[in-house]
Amino acid sequence: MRFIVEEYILGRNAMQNRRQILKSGAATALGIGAATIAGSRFAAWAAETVTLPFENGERNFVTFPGKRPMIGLTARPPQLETPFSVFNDGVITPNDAFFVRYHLADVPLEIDPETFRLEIKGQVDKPLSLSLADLKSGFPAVEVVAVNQCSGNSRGFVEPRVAGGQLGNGAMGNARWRGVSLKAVLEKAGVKSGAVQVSFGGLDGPVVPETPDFEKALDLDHARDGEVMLAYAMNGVDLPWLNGYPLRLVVPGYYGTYWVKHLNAITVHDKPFDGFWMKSAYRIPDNNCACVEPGKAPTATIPINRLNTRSFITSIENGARVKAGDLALRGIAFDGGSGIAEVSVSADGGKSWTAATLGEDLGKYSFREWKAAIKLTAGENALMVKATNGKGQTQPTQASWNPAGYMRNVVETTRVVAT
Ligand SMILES: Nc1nc2c(c(=O)[nH]1)N[C@H]1C(S)=C(S)[C@@H](COP(=O)(O)O)O[C@H]1N2
Ligand SMILES: [Mo]
Repeated sequence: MRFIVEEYILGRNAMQNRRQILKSGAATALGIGAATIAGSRFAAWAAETVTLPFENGERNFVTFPGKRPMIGLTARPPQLETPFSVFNDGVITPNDAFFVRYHLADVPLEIDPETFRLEIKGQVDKPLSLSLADLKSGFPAVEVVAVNQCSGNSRGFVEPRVAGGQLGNGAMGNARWRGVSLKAVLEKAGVKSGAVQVSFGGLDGPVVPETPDFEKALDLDHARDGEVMLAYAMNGVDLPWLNGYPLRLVVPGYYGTYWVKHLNAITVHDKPFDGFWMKSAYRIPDNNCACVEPGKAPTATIPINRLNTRSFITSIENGARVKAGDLALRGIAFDGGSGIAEVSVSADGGKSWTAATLGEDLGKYSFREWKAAIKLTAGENALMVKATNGKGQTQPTQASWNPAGYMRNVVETTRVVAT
């Protein structure tokens, strides 16, 4: 697919208040299996709105290439949240509903899959420059179902409020990723002894040179664990443009920040990589709860890493009005890779808990469906769900706090009124 956005105009958001259009014309790269969206027009900001349940939670539904109407946070760079009801449709998040997060406004608007190359360089015996065809034919294909969740998912709920994208619960998604293992590619290049880290860069860039380019790093052992993947497909088709076409890093169990999109450069280092996005951004307090007292600064920090345990009710929304009596509840749970061992629900604000039944196991990095039968009494019912992973790690009943609003995983309460 060759994709050209001719105009890429800012959308209406909290600061902007004019009509915007993202007009896209696309040309196919000389035919082969290419999707044509030539001449399509994309109204970036639709009339529909949604109000996320926190202060200043009003958002517009927006439409971007390859996406159904999504909850818009910013247009430049594109930041789109998945409407929460999507998570009730199934445990795999459809490509056209998968959230989008970019840091830098200069997102690639044209990529030719024929000339695209992935460079492997730095502390290697043999630097490589691989085409997509090289990757697909030169290495065995591997697959994993894994959750990609932004560190700041649910930040809008954090109290006291913190700076950063005020996200609801839609900056997460679960997909079947297909690609090649990073381990195999590094083996082919030959990692030199003394190497300690591997960094990853993509085709997007800053609009002003003072902004540090987006580059992330993993320890060498992690990079070579056989699970970290260079993915070219998502849910059986090429990666959507805005989710990193034509190649992205997939780091199962780790926060989305490491899942570098439009991946075109892999560098092996003989000292820890100290770029801005590792050294200064995406860091959490270095303690068990990754938390500090609200308002306090952490004394020591480490790079954010594994997802903590979370669960959500998806079948009923906060504020819903339902009939008193039996209610079938359903939702999802996930963690950073030991798998979900147990989910329980409460219909009385956490006083009593009932075990939920787990759905099909798509692997330890996937969303896990759960179902439970509860009884609602007339009046307000405070519904809660709590998951425990394979290591016994569960969710706190009191939200913990950190300055960046990362890793929220408190047991959430869904209030419904039964009559
Ligand atoms: N090239 C590039 N890759 C990136 C980012 C980015 O800004 N540029 N953001 C990261 C962050 S913070 C997240 S949460 C995920 C989001 O992935 P998605 O947009 O496919 O949902 O992409 C990651 N990969
Ligand atoms: Mo993120």
